[in-house]
Amino acid sequence: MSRLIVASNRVADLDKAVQSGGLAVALEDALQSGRGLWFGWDGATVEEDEASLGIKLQQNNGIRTATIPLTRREYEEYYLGFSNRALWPTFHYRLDLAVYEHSFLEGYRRVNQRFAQSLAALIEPDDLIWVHDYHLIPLAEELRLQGVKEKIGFFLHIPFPSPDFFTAIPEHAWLAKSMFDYDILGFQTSTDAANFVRYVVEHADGEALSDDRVRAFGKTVIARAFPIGIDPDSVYEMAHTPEADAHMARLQRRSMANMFVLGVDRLDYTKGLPGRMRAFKRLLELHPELMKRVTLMQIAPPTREEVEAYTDIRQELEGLSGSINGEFGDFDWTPVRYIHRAIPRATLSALFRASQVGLVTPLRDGMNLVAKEYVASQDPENPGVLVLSKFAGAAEDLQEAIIVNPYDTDEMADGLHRALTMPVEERRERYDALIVRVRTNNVATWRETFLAALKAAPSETTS
Ligand code: GDG
Repeated sequence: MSRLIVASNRVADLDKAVQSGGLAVALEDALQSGRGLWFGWDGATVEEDEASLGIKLQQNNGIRTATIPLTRREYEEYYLGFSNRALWPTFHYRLDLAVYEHSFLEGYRRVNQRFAQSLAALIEPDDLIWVHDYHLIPLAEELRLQGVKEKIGFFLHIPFPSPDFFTAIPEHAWLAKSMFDYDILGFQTSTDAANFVRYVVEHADGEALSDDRVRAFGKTVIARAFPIGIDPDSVYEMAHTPEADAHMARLQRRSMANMFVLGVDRLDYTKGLPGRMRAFKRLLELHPELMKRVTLMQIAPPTREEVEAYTDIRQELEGLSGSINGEFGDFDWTPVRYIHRAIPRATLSALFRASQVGLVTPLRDGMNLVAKEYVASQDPENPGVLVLSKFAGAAEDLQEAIIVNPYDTDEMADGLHRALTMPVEERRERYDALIVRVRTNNVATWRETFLAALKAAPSETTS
């Protein structure tokens, strides 16, 4: 049986993995059952001359990990620089925030090279290698240069933009060419896969073949959508424990408002948080009868605080929530509760269940797992309503949500009003349809279909 090797920028802290969710949970089963290995950065930064750049092998919760640190300079150029100041904004259609510096690109290349050198030494014949996300796009190319012949798949967790945006990256042709060293490229949605194919055809003199294959640069790769999901059973269970019941009761006792609109997002400019607050303000202006009856609860844990754009969004949000509370709040009611820190998973689950509306309005999002977690946490007899941006990858699947345009404040306010006043029959109908989709496209399906496709990929795709 072939082993699974997962490569991602960060290797999760596996002691906390089940608590924090995400990729760790998604891959845990596959890594444990397949004698796998998880390779990536350990999260530490060290001095250039430190000898501690060696690889660290560990075993945690039955999973073997191999990690390496980054130097401070690599962290700045590869991680903060090319990954998060160039690729992240570009792939999320924010060219206004993108910074392309030559040194960033060089750092990005060097780290991918160093990752490949460390990883190649650990690969055994017939291993399946699964590379994750935008930090490591050229990893396959570097691994091939190290002589790795095994199958390598790539999954992009964020959107793949339309060619107009992708071509804004100064070295876009190099980046695209490097993607042809994979055997299979996985995208979140069919739109992302189609954007990639369009780039290849229009800008790389390539050709779209049958069965999701694309040919360019003398190589063929499969480009296909594999929508990521969650584990709906464990999400439901976590929202229905005695602890969650106690959280809910406490929340309701302490609050004058009896309805909650919930937002949960890393504090990122892609998540549409200012627009969401403006829509909530518009809701209160248009429907004063909702005053003191509804509260917007926004959980927004900090992230990437060393990138300026993230400090700007933080200030904007603090200003907005403060001004809404100042204008509309009263001694016994705070319209917006804004929490700028991570909260424990169990509390989060209780909040998902306790809120009448899940408000998920990113300006762009690869998938958005919060949307799926919100649906999976609901009580089937009395479910809350999901209000979802049409620019979240999840909207391709979750059509029975109230779909809104996150750039249109009035439409969002109207969507919120519909959600808050929706009769229980309609809420149930929508929930029944949504939960089937969340169950069908779950995380196990995502993992298994990707790995099956990688195993089945014809080996000539690497030739
Ligand atoms: C990237 C793509 C794609 C959030 N706050 C807290 C907390 N969370 C959890 C959520 C959810 C996860 O973090 C966030 O996942 P998302 O999918 O919503 O967004 P990104 O972090 O941007 O993830 C995205 C994803 O990769 C997977 O492919 O869907 O499009 O951008 O699970 O619940 N968890 C806890 N406390 C918090 O305060 N415990």
